[in-house]
Amino acid sequence: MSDSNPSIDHDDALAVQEAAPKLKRPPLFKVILLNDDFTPMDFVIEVLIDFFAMTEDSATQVMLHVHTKGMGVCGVFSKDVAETKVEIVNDYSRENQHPLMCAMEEA
Ligand code: TYC
Repeated sequence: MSDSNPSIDHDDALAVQEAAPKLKRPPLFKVILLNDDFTPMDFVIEVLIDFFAMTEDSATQVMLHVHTKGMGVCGVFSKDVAETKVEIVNDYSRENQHPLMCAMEEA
């Protein structure tokens, strides 16, 4: 008799345990905004609205959190997306001569 399941061998009665697939979810990364003494609050709010799709209210809350606590999370993303967000925020800040800095860390 032929058998389509290769893990069961009727001929020599040997059962072979197949290895469970080693699947892991890809890591996520927090994008973090850092406080400084010079970037205008309105500029930070604009960045949070334009690059993190926040409403004006949530952007204001996040900006005030960063302003008072020193840093805050703008969002959690895949590695590629987090890297791109950090780059566009830091480039945009530099282009506008503001010291605003964004960074990322594994969530
Ligand atoms: N501390 C800045 C000020 O007083 C405002 C600010 C908020 C700057 C958040 C950066 O990520 C920041 N103008």
